[in-house]
Amino acid sequence: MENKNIIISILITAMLVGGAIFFVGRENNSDMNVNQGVLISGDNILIENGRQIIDIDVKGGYWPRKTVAKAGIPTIIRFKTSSTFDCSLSVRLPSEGIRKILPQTGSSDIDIGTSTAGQFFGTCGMGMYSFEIDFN
Ligand SMILES: [Cu+2]
Repeated sequence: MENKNIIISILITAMLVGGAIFFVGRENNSDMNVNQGVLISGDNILIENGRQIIDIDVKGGYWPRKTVAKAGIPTIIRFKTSSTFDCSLSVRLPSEGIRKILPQTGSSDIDIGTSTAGQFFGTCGMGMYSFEIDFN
């Protein structure tokens, strides 16, 4: 009985530490990109047949959280999920009046038309996770 309790508390501790490392790792990644002044411009952007495709990874939020993109060209935001089970699956683009439930694994395109200069925001359905695209 005593041993069983010890094993259970070790397992719970391992899960908590693992979860913390997962989240801290993600935080550091996005901070690093911002600190380097790169703002990830282009890393997640593909220009294809005159269209700008912006990749956003969806899992426990939206990554990268900030993208610098080009204004004035037809733009598609491509959301990529991979065993995503959190509320970031419910994505909202308030300025477009778009709300979409993404598949748990897959790729979903949302056409936002020709981008205009300025900041563009997206959030999860509850407004708890967000991302930003700066078009200029
Ligand atoms: Cu949420």
